[in-house]
Amino acid sequence: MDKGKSGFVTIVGRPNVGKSTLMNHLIRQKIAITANKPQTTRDRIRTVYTDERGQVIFLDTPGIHKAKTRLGEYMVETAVKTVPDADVVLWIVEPAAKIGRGEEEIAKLLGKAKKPVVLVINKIDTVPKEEVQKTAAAFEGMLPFERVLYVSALRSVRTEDVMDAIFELLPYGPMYYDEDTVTDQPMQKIAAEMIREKALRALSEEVPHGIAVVTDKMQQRKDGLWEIEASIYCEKESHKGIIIGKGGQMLKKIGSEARADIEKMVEGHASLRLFVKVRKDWRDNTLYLKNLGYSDGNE
Ligand SMILES: Nc1nc2c(ncn2[C@@H]2O[C@H](COP(=O)(O)OP(=O)(O)OP(=O)(O)O)[C@@H](O)[C@H]2O)c(=O)[nH]1
Ligand SMILES: [Mg+2]
Repeated sequence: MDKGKSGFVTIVGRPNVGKSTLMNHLIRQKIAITANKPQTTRDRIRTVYTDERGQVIFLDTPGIHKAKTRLGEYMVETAVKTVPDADVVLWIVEPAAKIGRGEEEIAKLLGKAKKPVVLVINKIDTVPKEEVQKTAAAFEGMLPFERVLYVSALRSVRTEDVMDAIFELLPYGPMYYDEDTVTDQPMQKIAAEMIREKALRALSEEVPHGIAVVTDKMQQRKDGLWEIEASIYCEKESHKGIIIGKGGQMLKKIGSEARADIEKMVEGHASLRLFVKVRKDWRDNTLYLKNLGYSDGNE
């Protein structure tokens, strides 16, 4: 690929706007977890997409928000740090977004970085057209965007426009990864995230926000079966009871749903054992954060 294009595309925005859904859609594989709850993504997730036009390295990032915990601070910092290295920035917004402090902060960050920015108005399936146009007009006053695109990541509406814009804006450059690479995330990490996704989706109120998952063991037996053990960490004893559920029903549900996803990933059978542990207020404890994988230097 002598004349291919290549580069880094960072995906930023407020929480829950559909950043991870869009990235998964663009790379045509589910790598980042998604949920209808803010602050689902906690780390930078790097994925790779290659076609005849070249290679795109996507960075999905945590939603930029007003952090209330040390974990929140780490997440926002992680997102902000991806911008200086980007060749193109995708700023994802809701179709009926009001411009508030959060949006102004993001515009300031991107404006200062002087990067080509594509405004992607997502979830256009949820509001009338006029509303989307109003939103576009309001945002267009904030930054000089290279493109303003309207998409529905969930329903695959006009998402190809995003890929086309990216390839138009990227410079010519080398392939950084071989063409089969989809992500540099280790399998253990993806498995832990799949478990966290099922927990996020099944639980409510403050419980899901205080959950972290670590894969303790993941190995394939001689007969092909993947043996996996993982720990679900929560912040309070009372949360532990909720996660386990009556007669263990909740934990069973989380486990069987996660196992189905993991089996797809490993393309084989898996056994999954889950343990629930309490790490009191871990989201504000530097040492716990580090042990659970939320610290600098961790990918
Ligand atoms: N109706 C509709 N829902 C969408 C669309 N895109 C994403 N969603 C939903 O929006 C919710 C949030 O999606 P995510 O992809 O997790 O959002 P995110 O921006 O990555 O969120 P954080 O990681 O928390 O910052 C999920 O329930 C998605 O299914 C869309 O185009 N239309
Ligand atoms: Mg996300």
